[in-house]
Amino acid sequence: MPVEKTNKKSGFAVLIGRSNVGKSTLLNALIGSKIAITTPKPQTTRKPVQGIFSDSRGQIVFVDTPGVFKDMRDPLSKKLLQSVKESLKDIDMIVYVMDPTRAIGAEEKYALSMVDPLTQPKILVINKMDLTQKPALEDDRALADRFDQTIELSARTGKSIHELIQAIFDRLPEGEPYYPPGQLTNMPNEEWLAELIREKLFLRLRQEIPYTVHVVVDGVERRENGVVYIAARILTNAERYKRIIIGAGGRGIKEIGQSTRRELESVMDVPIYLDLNVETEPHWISSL
Ligand SMILES: Nc1nc2c(ncn2[C@@H]2O[C@H](COP(=O)(O)OP(=O)(O)OP(=O)(O)O)[C@@H](O)[C@H]2O)c(=O)[nH]1
Ligand SMILES: [Mg+2]
Repeated sequence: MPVEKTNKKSGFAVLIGRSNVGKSTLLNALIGSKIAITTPKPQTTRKPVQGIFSDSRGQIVFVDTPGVFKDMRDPLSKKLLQSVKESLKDIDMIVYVMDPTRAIGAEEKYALSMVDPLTQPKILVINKMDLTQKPALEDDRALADRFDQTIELSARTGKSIHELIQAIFDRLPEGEPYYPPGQLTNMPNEEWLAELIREKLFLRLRQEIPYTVHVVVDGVERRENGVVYIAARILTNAERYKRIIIGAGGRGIKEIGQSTRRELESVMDVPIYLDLNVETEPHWISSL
């Protein structure tokens, strides 16, 4: 009997755009699971994260990237930009994400100049269509001729997400899947736990402080009583930030710990003990 040809597709699609346009929210909506953390603050994503979508059509490996950020003088922004550039290598498709609530400025132009020279198929996603105020919508739409297709969607409500998936499958090469079909991400569990803590931390901190913190998970252990014990450290540049994170009477760190634990318990369905400490470590950026 002749072997049946399946003609399944597979490949890498990178999500790129400036900070805060909703790339990570879109990744989570596409995969249907919280893989990347999302916050209203810029520079939330610090490392490219893969989210894996598999169905009868094949497999799309989405790569979420840090936002292209305009102020590139500080060491963190430099690192993040470098990792965006790295993510653009060896990919099959570009998904360029825009936020129609914000005007096109120097940052957007810079991000566009990174994707313009690339020869892979490119899809323009105009996100946040659920919002009523979209002052930049017409300017965003005017960029359509630089892309192979434009899709207007909402990562938050999920509207038109499936159109994006189909548009990608239409243009992906045929090939074998890169990951087993059940796998949703390439991120190790400990890294995901650290990310979740960083999300809760970002949500609590004032505008300028998030950029001075990093989270490390040192151990995860299932104890005999069924409790999962997690030891983690928040690293920050300076003593004054450490004090702000800990908060008056330890209230800050306690709330971060509680909100992380609540989310973990609802996802993992086991009791969690989170041992969370804050340390001053001026050189954490170099470990990214
Ligand atoms: N109303 C609305 N808000 C959205 C949508 N998508 C994302 N957001 C919000 O936009 C903010 C930024 O979302 P993220 O997904 O963290 O953005 P990002 O592009 O990954 O940001 P960086 O990682 O900093 O580059 C969050 O407050 C999201 O809730 C959407 O479709 N509609
Ligand atoms: Mg992000």
